[in-house]
Amino acid sequence: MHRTKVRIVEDALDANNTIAHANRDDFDRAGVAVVNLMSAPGAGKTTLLERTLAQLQGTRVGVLEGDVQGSYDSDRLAAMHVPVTQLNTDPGFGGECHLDANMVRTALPALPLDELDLLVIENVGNLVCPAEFRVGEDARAMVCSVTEGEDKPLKYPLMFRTCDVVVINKLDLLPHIDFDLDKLLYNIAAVNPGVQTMLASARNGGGVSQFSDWLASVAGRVGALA
Ligand SMILES: Nc1nc2c(ncn2[C@@H]2O[C@H](COP(=O)(O)OP(=O)(O)O)[C@@H](O)[C@H]2O)c(=O)[nH]1
Ligand SMILES: [Mg+2]
Repeated sequence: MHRTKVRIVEDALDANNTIAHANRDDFDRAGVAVVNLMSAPGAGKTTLLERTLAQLQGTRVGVLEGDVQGSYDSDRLAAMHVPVTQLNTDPGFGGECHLDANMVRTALPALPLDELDLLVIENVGNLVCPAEFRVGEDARAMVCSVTEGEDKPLKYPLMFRTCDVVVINKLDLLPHIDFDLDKLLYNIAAVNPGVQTMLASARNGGGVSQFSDWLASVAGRVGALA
């Protein structure tokens, strides 16, 4: 039988990486650090950002808000008086479940990059595709909430493996659910040994300052190189 190997996925990712580098160059020129924030839908990205933005004094932050539809999250974050740009993946991009480098590139003209130290990109809620597409970020963070189960690092290893920090959120719910935090930490370490983990409750503010400090440190690191 004649077999032909089709490399569509690899080629698509190569093309994505080329555009991600172009984004990276633009971010570098503006001296802005970029964090790609990812999670399953509802893990608490926007709530964590609301809390964090209130604490990030001295760092000029902007948000690029990725959603399939609507501006629910960007409306919430605009109330924090930071520049927020909405990027919808439907219908123009066919309702994609992630942001890719080209989508981010289309949003760049709408972002006041020269006025920012840090751009946080809230990706579309999904534990698979967002991890596959670099968008030109300096660092990746993910939120994993305790209601998702301890097995998620084992089922979605790429997401956990490619992140620099994992924020374990909704700690306030621990007394009410059957969840083994040590098991989750063990599973995270199994797929990404040594990755930084943070325990938080975006609802009551616990542990949020650790994430704010991490964001400020990413901004400081990149700012020092600019
Ligand atoms: N109990 C609890 N609920 C939370 C926490 N963080 C977020 N939520 C709730 O979880 C839901 C989804 O949060 P959201 O920030 O929109 O998640 P996103 O889809 O990742 O941006 C909302 O109802 C939030 O109020 C938390 O730390 N504890
Ligand atoms: Mg959100």
